[in-house]
Amino acid sequence: MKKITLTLVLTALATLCAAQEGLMWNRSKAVRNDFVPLPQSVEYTPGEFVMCSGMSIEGGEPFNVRYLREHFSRVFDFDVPATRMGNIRLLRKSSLDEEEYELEVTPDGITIRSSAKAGEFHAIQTLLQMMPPEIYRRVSGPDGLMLKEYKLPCARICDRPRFSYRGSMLDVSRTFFDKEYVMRHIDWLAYHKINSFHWHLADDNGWRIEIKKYPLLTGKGAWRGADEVLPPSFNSGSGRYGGFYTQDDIREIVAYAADRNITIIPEIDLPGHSRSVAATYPEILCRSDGDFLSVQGEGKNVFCVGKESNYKMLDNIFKEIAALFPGQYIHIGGDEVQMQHWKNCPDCQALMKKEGMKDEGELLTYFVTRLEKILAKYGKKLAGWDEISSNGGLDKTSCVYAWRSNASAMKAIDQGMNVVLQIGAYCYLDMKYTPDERGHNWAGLVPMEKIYSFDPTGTLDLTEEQKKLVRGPQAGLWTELLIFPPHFSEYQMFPRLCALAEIGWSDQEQRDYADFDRRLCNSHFARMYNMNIRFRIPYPKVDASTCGEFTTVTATSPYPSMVVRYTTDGTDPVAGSPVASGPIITQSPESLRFATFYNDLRSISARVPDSERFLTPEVKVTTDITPNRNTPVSVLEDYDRNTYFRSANAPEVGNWILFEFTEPVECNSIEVLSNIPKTQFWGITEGHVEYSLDGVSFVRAADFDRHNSVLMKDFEAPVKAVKVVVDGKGEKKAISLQDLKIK
Ligand code: TNX
Repeated sequence: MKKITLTLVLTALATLCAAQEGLMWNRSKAVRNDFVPLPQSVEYTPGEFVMCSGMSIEGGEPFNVRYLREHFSRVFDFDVPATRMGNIRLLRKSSLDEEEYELEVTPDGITIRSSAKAGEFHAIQTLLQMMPPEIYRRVSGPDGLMLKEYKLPCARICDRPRFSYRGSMLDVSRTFFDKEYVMRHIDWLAYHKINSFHWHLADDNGWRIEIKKYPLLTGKGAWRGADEVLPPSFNSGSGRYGGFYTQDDIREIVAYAADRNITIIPEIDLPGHSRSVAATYPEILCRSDGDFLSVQGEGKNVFCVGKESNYKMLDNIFKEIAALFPGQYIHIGGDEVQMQHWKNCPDCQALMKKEGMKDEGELLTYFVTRLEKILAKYGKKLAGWDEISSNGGLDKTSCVYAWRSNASAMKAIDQGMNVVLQIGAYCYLDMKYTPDERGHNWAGLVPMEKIYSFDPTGTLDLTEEQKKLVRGPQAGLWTELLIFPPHFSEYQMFPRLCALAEIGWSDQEQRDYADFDRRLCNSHFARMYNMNIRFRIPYPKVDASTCGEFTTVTATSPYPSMVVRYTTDGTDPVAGSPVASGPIITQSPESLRFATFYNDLRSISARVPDSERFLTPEVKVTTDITPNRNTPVSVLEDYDRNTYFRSANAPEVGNWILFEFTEPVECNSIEVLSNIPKTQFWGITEGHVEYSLDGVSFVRAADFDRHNSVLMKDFEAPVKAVKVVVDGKGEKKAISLQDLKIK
């Protein structure tokens, strides 16, 4: 008998809600207090300034004026020229700090006061947030808003940052982002008053900055693939994957960032995380022959600290890097060094003996202090991950980037080192928002509330003197899981970066999550949408209650400005799917899917909790692959979705895993999933699935794609066996497989 699903809504109501979804911005409300980050003080005064043709800009830094005019051109149908006397006045007030500003709107015009270009730029950002969100759309003329006038409420805003350092880190090694993307990224940071861009330019999986003296660093070390010196990794596929920035690109990006008040801190991750260097210049490695893997499973990725030639090479490299970046700091990594290489190396051991060191940890300190001296020669200070301060002994001008824990931050602070806090549990934007979303989870989940709860000085127990050592917070986007799906970097960054921006800028007493969330909903989503950021949309909350054969399901939108759409056939909802504006009564709750929509942005799909039912026919699983410890292939027989098979080594072409059912299974579909459940590691990138009706002859069904799953349907008869076959070496380390999903 056919099962039924009824939707208890009036069609008219559904249409109404759909219409409201497009509601971008409520003009009467949005201008009031919807700033992100929140300024120190905002006081609204009576009246308004009518922005209209004839207004002009007086004073100001040339770039700031150009920037403001360009943004105005996106919303007004008239030009706003720069003149000697204008009603938008950009004035100097020397008593203010560099990033501080005052912004005053009166019926006569707008006055911005600052002591420097930075403060003036921030004031402009605040002003942009008082304008319609279309001011962020990169169009002008007839494609823009073409307003004839706009009424700005009178207000007086006094503002300055809580921390002098407000950072964001982007790993361009694991996933490569081109120059244009990096510039857009910098724009997004600037809109949020972030002033430091930590650019993770070199890691195991790719070297991304041109060094004239060592052309192979990018000639070879920037590329992964079956025929490259670096193997494919993180689903980059067997084709050529990678890229790099020329020195001209770097200069262009540095200047672009400087205009927007952003200092770039380049990072070359040393002495570990250096597979991309070693793949082209193997002479940097120790003379030991052990195959010791780093925590991320990389071998041969550590510089030998006992070879004098390595310091010469690094000196040459940093000479070029120092000339490209005007900022004070260069970041040298220092994290996760596999020290076994040094333990087994005669050169490293000889150095330890000569210097009277007690362990390899001191070799790391030795390496870092040598780099401090090299950088000092080129007028730069050193920055590094918190491991660099594990043994003390560093120059007090160096800066420690704490990432592992509050304790590792304290350890550096106790030595009198200054710190930037990018603590994993709060600041890692590569962590999942929720268990069902894509991402890492080794530092826990990082939902919005978690990052917003971070207080850089409050979460540590600090004296007043020690507080001064905290330069500020930083968000970190590691990119192992970002090669796909498209725009996932934006999903992971936003809106979490908005929270980090507020933590860095606004005082702790101003912290109020509900208010922050309201500001996002009322105005900031619309701003980000116009910035062309594909930010994360939370999925709807789905509740269900069952009575007899019928289940009543309600899906709630996370925000009033977003709508929930649904399907009844198990497919992901699309923009044209009906709106779920009332309870749905169904006999097939397992087939319902819900997603939140904001214009064309959508959330992941949500299901009715506990409604998925799979068949669990008795099955015997065999393979010719050696399993990893604790993950034998027999775990695929229990239909426990938390256990999975993982191989000990890279698979060989032709390797197979065979599922044989005791009795042929009558079913609608069988889904074969690679990867470890809920993380995206060890997927079969090159392989396919076959099925058999008689257990003897097999039919090739489909290939694994990057999502590492294959869905087979429409079987001619009950299925006797399923076989997974490896067609390529893929990423070479291991493969994993989950229990079959049979329906
Ligand atoms: C740890 S944070 C790392 C990175 C990874 C990250 C993944 C740090 C200094 N090292 O190499 O990308 O975890 O979350």
